[in-house]
Formats: sequence, C-alpha cells, structure tokens
Amino acid sequence: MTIESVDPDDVTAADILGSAIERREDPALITGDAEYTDDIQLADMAHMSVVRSQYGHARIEDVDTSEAEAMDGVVGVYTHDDLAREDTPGEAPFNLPVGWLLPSLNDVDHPILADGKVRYQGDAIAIVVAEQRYQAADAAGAVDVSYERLDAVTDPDEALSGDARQLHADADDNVAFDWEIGDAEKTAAAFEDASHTASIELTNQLVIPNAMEPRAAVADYHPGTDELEVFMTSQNPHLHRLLMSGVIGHPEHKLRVKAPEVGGGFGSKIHHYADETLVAWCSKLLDRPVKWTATRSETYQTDALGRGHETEAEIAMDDDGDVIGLRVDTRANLGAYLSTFAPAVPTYLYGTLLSGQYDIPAIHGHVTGAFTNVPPVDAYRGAGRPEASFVVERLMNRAAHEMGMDPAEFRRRNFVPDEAFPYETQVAVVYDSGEYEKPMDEALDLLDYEDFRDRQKEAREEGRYLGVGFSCYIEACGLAPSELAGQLGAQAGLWESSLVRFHPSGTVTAFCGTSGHGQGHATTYAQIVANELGVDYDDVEIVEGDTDEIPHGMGTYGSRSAAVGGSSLVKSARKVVDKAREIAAHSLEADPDDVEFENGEFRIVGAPDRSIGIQSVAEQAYLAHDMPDDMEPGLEATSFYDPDNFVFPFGTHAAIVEVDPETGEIEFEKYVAVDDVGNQINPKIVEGQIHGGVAQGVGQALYEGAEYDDNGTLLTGSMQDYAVPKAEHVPEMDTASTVTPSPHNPLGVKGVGEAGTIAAPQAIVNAVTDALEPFGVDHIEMPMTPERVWRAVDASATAD
Ligand code: MCN
Repeated sequence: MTIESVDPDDVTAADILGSAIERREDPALITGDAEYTDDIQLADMAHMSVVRSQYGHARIEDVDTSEAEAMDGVVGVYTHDDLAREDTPGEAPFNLPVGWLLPSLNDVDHPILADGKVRYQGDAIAIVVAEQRYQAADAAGAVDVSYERLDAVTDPDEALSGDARQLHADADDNVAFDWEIGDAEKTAAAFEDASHTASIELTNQLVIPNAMEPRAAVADYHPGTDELEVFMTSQNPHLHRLLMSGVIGHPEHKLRVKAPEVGGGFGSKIHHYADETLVAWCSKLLDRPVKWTATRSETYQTDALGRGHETEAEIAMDDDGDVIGLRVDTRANLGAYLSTFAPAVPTYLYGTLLSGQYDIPAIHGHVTGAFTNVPPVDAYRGAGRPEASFVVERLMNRAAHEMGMDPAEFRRRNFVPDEAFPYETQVAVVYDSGEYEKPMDEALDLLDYEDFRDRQKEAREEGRYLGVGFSCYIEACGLAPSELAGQLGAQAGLWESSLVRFHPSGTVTAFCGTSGHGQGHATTYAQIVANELGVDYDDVEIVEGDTDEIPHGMGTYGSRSAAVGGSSLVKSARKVVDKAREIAAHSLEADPDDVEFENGEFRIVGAPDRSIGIQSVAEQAYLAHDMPDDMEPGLEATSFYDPDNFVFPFGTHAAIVEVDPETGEIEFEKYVAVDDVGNQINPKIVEGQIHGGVAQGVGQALYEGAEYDDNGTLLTGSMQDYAVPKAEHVPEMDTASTVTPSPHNPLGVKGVGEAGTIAAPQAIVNAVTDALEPFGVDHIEMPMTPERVWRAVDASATAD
C-alpha cells in the first residue's frame, strides 16, 4: 500500500498528529533554494586540501612541503609539527577523543594530523591552504612524503591472530577491547541439555556510507571578538562544538557550529573527524574564512565505515523446537583508530539485541574489537543492531531447518508472548512493548504464503528456483536514558532539549537540539507542536542545527529524534500551556484548576461560552498589562527530556526472490515490510524512511562491500567499483504497519529511521538460500553478487 500525501490545509488542527501531510522542507530542496555547506561563499575565503596517506600502514620518514609552498596561491602548508608550535592556535596533543569508554578499552591516540605514522590509506598527513580550491588541490599533490612501508592487516581475525603487525604500541595483538554479555555458564548448560543445535559462521561486511553530499566545513574566525563560526555537515552540532572546542582549545561559548542543509548522513556525520577540526584550526591561524569539501574519493577513503564483523553463532533447541540457548562470538573490525562512538557499536548496540524477538532463556555474547589498517569503523545506519538481527535471523532459519519446521512457524513459537511485556531479555535490556505475531500475520497475508509454497514446488519442477526469506527484526532506538548510557560508558548525557516560544502575534517557533538531515523534522515536529498547542500547523516554525540559536542538544542519530526530541517538544509545549492556562484563568477571572484546554482554547469547566484562545493569551503575555501576580511576561518554555528507556520497534520483512543458478542472478518477485514503530506522527514520512532503509539493506545484501588489498589499499574507492543500488535495483515494496505504542514517552512513538536497513539484508539472504535449498546451498556471504551465488551453486554441485 502506498500512502498518499495530504495537503496540510485539508487537515484540521485536531487531526494534524498522525496525518500524512506532505513534507514542508521539499520545495526548497527540489528547487535548489536550500543552502548546503559547499554553497557558502564568504569574502576572502581560502580553501583547504588534505595530503593523505597513499598506504595502509607506513612510517613517515619525511614530509617535504617546499615545492607546494612555492606554488601559486598557496597560503600555507602544515604538518603535525605545526600544530604544536608556540605561534599556532591550540595546545598539544590534538587528538580526537572517544565518546564511549569500555572497561577493557585500549584508548589509543588518534592525532588529527599523522604523528610519524599512518595507519590507513587516507590518514591525514598534511594540509594545504590556498586562495582557490584547485590551487590547494594541486599543491597537496606536490607535497612529497617519504614513507617506510609496514605490513598491513585489514581482516580482524588476522589482526588478532598474534602474527600480524601491531598498529599501536599500547594495543597488544591489536586488541581494542574484549567484552561479553549474558551468562556463559547458563548458556553452556543450555547447550548441554539441547536436543538439537544449529550453527552458522558469517561475515557482516564493511560498508561505506554514501551520502549525496560529501563531508564539508567552512570556518570563519573573527579575531575582534574571538568568535569562531563553523558551518559543517553535522548530525549533532552541539556535540561537534564540545569536542572541537576541546581539540583546538577554543572556548565552547565562543564557538558556533551550524549545520546548513545536510545531504544525508546515515550516521557518517555524527563522528568527530580530523578534517572539519583542521578547517577550524586553519581559520583561527589565518584570521580568515577557510573551506574544505571532501571529494567523492575522499569520502570513500575517510568516512567512517560500518559493520565489519566476523561471527560464529550457535543456537540450542529442545525436542519441541523451543529455543533454549544462543551463543555468539564476534570479532569486530574497528579500523585504525577508535572513532567517536565506535566502542559502543559492536558491544551495547549489538550484544543487547541478540535475543531478537524471541524468548531465549540463556544467551552469551562475546566480542573482541580489533585494530586494522582500514578507516575507523563507527555507527552507520543501524549500527550494531543490523549485525545482531542478521546473526539471529540467519540462525533462526538454520534452526528451523534443523528442526524440519516451517521458518515462519518456528519463529512464531519462539516469539516473546504479548503478555510478557515489559520483557527483560538475558542481554541486559527491557523491551518496552511488543505484539510480534501481528506483523508476521500481516506479512504472511501480503505474501500469500500458503500459495507461495505451492508455487515454489511447481516452479522447482520446471527448473525455476523461488525462495522466501523472513526477517523478524527488533531494534533499540531512542538513545538513551542518560544514566544507563553513562553506566555503559557514554561520555555524554543522551537527553534532548527544546524551547517552544510563542511570539506576540500568536505564531510559534520551536527549537530542538536534534539536527535533522533528511528525516523531515520541520514537518513532523511542527505537527507535534501544533497538536499540543492547538494552533494551526502553518503557525509553527521549527529551528534545528545551530548552536547559537538552540540552547542545547545531542543531535540526530540512533532514531532518537521522534522519541526523545519529539518528547522534549511535548514537554516544553505542555509547560507553555500550563503558563498560558494561568494567564487565561486570570483573564476569565477563574481558578486555573477550573480552566480546561482543548484544541487551542481555554474554557471554564461548565461554562463553555467563556473561553479564550491560546494565541490571544500569547498576545496578552507579551503586552503584560494585566498579568497574574508575580508572573513574568512572555510565553515560552525550555525543557530537557531524558527518556526512561530505549524504545524497541519491530516488524517482519519478507522477500520472495527467483534465483537463476546458471547465472547467479537474483530477481525480486516481492518485498513485504510490516513495521511497528508505535504511534506514527506522519505515516508518509514513516513509509519514506522504511523505503530508504530497505534500499540500503538491499545494497548491503546484493551490491555493497568495501574491499581492501593486503596492503590496505581501497579497491572499491569510487562509484565505479562500489555499487550502490540504483532505483531499478530496489524492489517495489508492499508496506504495512501495526501500532503498539511505547509506554515510555508521551507520544507513544518508537523510531523508524533505521528499521528498513536493519530488517532487509537477512530477509534477502534467507530468501536466496531458500531458493537454492535443492542445491544444498545454506549460506552465501554478502554482497550476494551473481559470481558468489554461482560459485555457491557450483561448489555444492561439485561436492555432490
Ligand atoms: N517518525 C514518525 N513516527 C514515528 C517515528 C518517526 O512520524 N513513530 C518520523 C520522525 O518524526 C522523523 C522521521 O520519522 O521525521 C525519522 O524519525 P526517527 O526514527 O526518530 O529518526 P531520526 O529523525 O532520529 O533520524 C535518524 C535516523 C538514522 S539513525 C539514520 S542513520 C538515518 C535515518 O534517520 N539517516 C537518514 N533516516 C535518514 N533519512 C535521510 N533522508 N537521510 C539520512 O541521513
């Protein structure tokens, strides 16, 4: 079903929440009116280019900048030594900090310019500033770096083997951390008691984010006031401000970070990278604006990668097919340095989701983080949760096969039952609410499942191979209860903050500390605020993404904005209503307790003709001629909202594919997505988020994968070599939803921004292995390229 957009003028204020109104941000985006970072042009602006390592691992013997310095237009060339000079801004050590600590973490130095050693191809060695962008790029090419090449390692298992070259003096055997969750003994006992077991070995490959807009920054230092403005592609300007201020030693209150329009992030623009920080440093050094925009090749080489797991997992069942234990061992590739949130991704965002939608009485997860010579690996759409769901849902297929049971029915019998919520898993989280059978039932209907199995049989007789794959995913989002996040290692609170302000004319501006970059917040937040205040949707404006305008904020990632940012807006709006109620009561000469508020009107209970609208109250609050005693003028409120728990969206995705065993081609016949994200603020936006996520999941399942050679040289460094799906590769989707509100926030919402990408890959892999069952193919690594599919069929034919 495709949801039709609605014109907001056709929706009454009372119905605005939950309406599929069209996104208000689109006209500017599609007419070219929107301003992105690279559109910013400032007087006297210089341009920065970065000299990057050609090698995956090398000692730097010498950096000769003389030729570059003499070139036309070059303002300066700087290396690590220049950072720490007396006459340049800031103080050593100029290391990028890690925002999430684990007890066993080897928190190695991550200098913003290489300090004698480079550890991945693309590691920054020097920067060149010139009058024109092309001059900076040419001069960067003329910087002569002499290297002593070192052995590189890109695979986490090899890195941890004890035979690989160590990347960091302080990280023995390249171990970044060693972490476990659950109960090892209880799980071992479950395996001893098991009547059946199944296991799997799999790789969740490294993927490269592909935002439409490459990372970019413009920094503008004002020496007269010591103010430093940084416009950048950020998902979290306040966090970037905090981290940047520490690295370059600029006071936080004199640093403004603003995110203009950001052309997609998917997690890749949360992290604190060297480049944007170096732009700020250069602007301070040179007292003039400086711009840097990554080339597409630079984004391939330096954007934080996603995934990168090697996993062995096994599952134990009793005689009836009830799952009684799950054991997982994962080696996670963390790349050359710890990126901002990297330690959290393969641990707390992964291990805590290993129960999936299932009631599993014993679970043990063990993860070893490995340093390797690839770019740092961090959160990328889904982050940790796609990897967990992939392991669990691939295993559930193996287990159903082992039990000789239908994969849908096997899942159903193991679902956490409705009456068990809130459900405490064996891996440290409490699921808020869930009704797992509903999306499964809906998906089976949409698939016409019974009929499909008949068709599959008939097709096989004709030599055609159809398969169906399920993915009953769960995710944790709405990051995060700050106290819990702190106990787990977060170096920041994960609340969200907002300000709701009535203007004297009765219109409203709402400011929120999240920072949307494609998710439609200007629309959905305005729906939330208009609903709370009972004013017209068009009377509400939303402001995000600027540390000078918004008092505080933690940003947009972890599908947290609706659940945490949206709830903060509700909290602020309700404070505004409370104050307005007192002013209204004063005007109506009534007790505030006798005044009710509905659809923007304050009325005396029992005397409905005596009323005043909230917009008139706002006017009164600013005129301030006749206010309740001791009340300050004005009508606005700020709040910090700290959630009680994560929210746990869930659903069933399923794919039907046809595989040609002769060519390895995979074709979609159907893709079904049934998602439960709690109450929906805007069903059209929810649907769009699911579409985008599934497209990324299709990409990972079939096309994408970062490849490095043994020296750590990126082999998939352009769109020629790294395939992202085109529109024609993304299947037509049948989407539907069920609604199980979260009890933990005032909107009853759960996140949606990552659902599709978490759900899709295993639905597709399960479908392909189902299709190839007659050939005995039970696993194919992603991306399932035609060659890999063909080889899997060929290998099993040869084995016969
Ligand atoms: N929404 C809703 N009803 C719900 C839940 C959400 O109407 N029950 C709406 C929200 O109000 C918001 C949108 O759906 O407009 C996404 O909300 P949410 O799930 O809270 O996610 P965030 O806004 O926090 O966005 C982050 C999420 C993540 S983590 C990644 S990665 C991702 C994603 O969003 N990156 C994106 N979607 C993206 N979409 C675009 N276009 N670009 C990206 O970089």
